[in-house]
Amino acid sequence: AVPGLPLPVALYGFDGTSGRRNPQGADLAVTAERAVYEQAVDAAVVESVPEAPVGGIAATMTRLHGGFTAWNATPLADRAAVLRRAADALEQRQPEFCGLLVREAHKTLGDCISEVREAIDFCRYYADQAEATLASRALPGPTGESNTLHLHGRGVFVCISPWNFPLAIFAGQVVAALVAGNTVAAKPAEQTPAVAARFVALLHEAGVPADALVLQHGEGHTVGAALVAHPLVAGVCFTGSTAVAKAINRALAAKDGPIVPLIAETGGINAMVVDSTALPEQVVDAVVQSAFRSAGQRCSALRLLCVHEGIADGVIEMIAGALQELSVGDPSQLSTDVGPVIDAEAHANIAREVTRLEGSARVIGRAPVGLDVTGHVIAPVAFEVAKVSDLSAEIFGPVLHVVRWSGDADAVIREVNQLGYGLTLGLQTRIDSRALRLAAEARIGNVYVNRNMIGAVVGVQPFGGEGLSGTGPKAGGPHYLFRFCAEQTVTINTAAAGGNAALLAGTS
Ligand code: UN1
Repeated sequence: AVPGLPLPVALYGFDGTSGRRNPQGADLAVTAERAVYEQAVDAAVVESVPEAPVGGIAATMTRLHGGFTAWNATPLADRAAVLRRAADALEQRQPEFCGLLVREAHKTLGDCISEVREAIDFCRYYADQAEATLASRALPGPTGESNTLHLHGRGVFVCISPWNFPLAIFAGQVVAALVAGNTVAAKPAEQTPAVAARFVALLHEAGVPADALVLQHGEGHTVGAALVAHPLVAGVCFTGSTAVAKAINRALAAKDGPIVPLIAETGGINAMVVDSTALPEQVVDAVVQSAFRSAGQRCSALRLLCVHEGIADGVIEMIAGALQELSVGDPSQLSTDVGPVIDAEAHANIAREVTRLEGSARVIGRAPVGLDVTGHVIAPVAFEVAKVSDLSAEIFGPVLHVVRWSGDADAVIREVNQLGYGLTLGLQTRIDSRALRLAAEARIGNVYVNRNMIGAVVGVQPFGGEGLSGTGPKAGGPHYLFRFCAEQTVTINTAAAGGNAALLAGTS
């Protein structure tokens, strides 16, 4: 009864190419571990986390400022070892953290398994990168002079993270800032403080001093704003909306005192461009994963499928069929493909946009909904729109826009560039030279050819965009840690009369 193809078991595994390192839900389904994870979901308790009183923020910042000198002076190898111990502890406790994530963030168990793996990967990757790239090193210079480059922490970093990856993004920001030598005020999203609090406790157990890391739970416009505004802030790392990133940037610029850097990773209106040579089955598999997994609540998610007129009818029919095959509903089941959105407010916003689209666009297909435990499930849906400008920029949910094109693929890329976001792009073509040319023309941080466009793996696909999508550098990439560092070069005149030998001995 299903038109189009029966959906193939994901060509690339559950989540991007991460099957190599991430035990995927699909694999777990047939192992004994499955029961361990399902029991952990049943057993999970979401503790309430006290809010940080705004009146106490000054004292917290002073404490973190005081803790900076000792933590920054802790040898790099020791700071990296703390991250590795944290990774090992998190690995031991994977089912527990997965259970808590399912219960607090209502993400599907499969997504939570991938997310805990990603947090472990961030700890190990930044530990390795810190040791490989942050050590002091001699620079070439003229005879009679020694030059050394030192990298160290900047001071107190404020890390503000989103609810859609309440462990992985929270952990990635915090451990990057810490391993570079900073102390950290960590503000999780107000919807997901419990998993953040448990990870902070794990970091303290792994050896992060109490005055090097403090959790600051509370609302963005109160606690977050007060943290950013504090005079002792040396840097801010933010993942969330473009609008909030701009507001943080303005607040930092308006302060007296030092110039404070912002590392921002924000939203995307991400497109996949499919030409007439693409393989439809592969396109549809990539589309379904990219648009609907995590209920579309990823900044990397596919919003706009641009499909060549020559194969559009077939692809659209297959998308309608594939939607019928999605398992939508209860996030605690490993077999569930798509769970609820985060909360009632998100549900209402998305539902309003879906209703608006129903009035102006053609519904291609909609997935049937099973058990809706929280009442916040949005049925994954695909709409055909006439032109790119018809898409709804407001949607952070399982809603796909499809537009047909003919003529010039380069013109489609120019139109996508015009949107101003630059996070992820999918290209589907069997002409290699075209894929490379379009990727080069795109002002976009992560380009995926002939596969899905979510699930960037730490160290494999460094993740982050440009333009309205953020400042860079890319998380999980080789340049990320540098932005958390201050740099110092020390130049010594070794030809000077007197005892520079002692000075030099101190620089090696
Ligand atoms: C986000 O949704 O805020 O590649 C970013 C991915 C993830 C996206 C995380 N790294 O799908």
